[in-house]
Amino acid sequence: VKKRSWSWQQYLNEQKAEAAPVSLFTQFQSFPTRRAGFKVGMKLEGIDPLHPSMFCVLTVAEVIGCRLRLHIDGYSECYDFWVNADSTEIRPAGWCKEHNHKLHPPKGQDPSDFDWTAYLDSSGSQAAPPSLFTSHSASCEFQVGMKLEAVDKKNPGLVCVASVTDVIDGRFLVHFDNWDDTYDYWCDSSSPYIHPVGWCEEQGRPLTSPQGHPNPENFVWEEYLQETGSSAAPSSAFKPRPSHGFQVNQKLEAVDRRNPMLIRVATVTAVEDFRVKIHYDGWSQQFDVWCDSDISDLHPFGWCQRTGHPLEPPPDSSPVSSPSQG
Ligand code: MLY
Repeated sequence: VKKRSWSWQQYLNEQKAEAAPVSLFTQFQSFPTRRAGFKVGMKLEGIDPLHPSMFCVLTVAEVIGCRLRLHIDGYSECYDFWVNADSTEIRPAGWCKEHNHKLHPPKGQDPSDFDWTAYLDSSGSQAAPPSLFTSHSASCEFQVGMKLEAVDKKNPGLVCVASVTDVIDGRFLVHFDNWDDTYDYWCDSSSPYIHPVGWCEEQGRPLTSPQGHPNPENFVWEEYLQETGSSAAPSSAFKPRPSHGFQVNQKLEAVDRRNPMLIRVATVTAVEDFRVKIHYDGWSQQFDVWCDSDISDLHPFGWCQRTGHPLEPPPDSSPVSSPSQG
């Protein structure tokens, strides 16, 4: 069966719709400046999306355009995940050692004596050359140990006592005191989800105490900072960004949340200051998803074509020309 051609541009015309302007996208959502050089089998280090505090040993399992499917060595394929080749969350082999970060070795290996050279040798594989990684040099005032008030993104109604537990190239890890790392997230100083100590009180909003706090109803920052011997992140460190400019009905290319190897034609169907609601064209509204407007899974019109990635047209859309033509 001949594959029907489908034209994104013609679809926009037919739908009388507009593509979201490229200027609304962040640098890492927009068109990459170079081709991805990663090859299947190359090994690297990167952040486990389910445990954002952990760097793991990874293997490139699949490359499509400039997106990579990464496998966590020694673990089930069900934990594989997709990133863009210019992701901040991947680093060359040896990065952790050089930057004093703990590297989580392949399952079954002793973390204290994991050695890249020996591992590459014994697995007959190669490390991804450092030149393939995009450098993300930036700085921020946040330092490990500083306390802040942060939105729990998994329970967005809660603003909670939190700490900075890692800082890399201007991005930092927000951790919720006395909770496990599954609530952690990486952000930069422009994040709308973080606030200085005292923000909740000033706003007249409840602040969620650390888990197990002896007197959660009467949490006092001064006492807590003293007890924990820590300091508050200075308010000058917070540089909240303005809201995004996306508008309802604008069309874009979006990674399918349920099958992230696919990128679909999509429409913004609702907006909040820092989030957009994404509808996958031609699919039921039940699959619509809210996401932060700056996630690396949203791309402008033309991104797939430019990067050599297939784009899934709306399922029932009619072809440009009849299948017998051409
Ligand atoms: N219902 C959830 C709430 C967890 C909130 C964790 N935050 C504060 C990091 C639970 O009790 O598991």
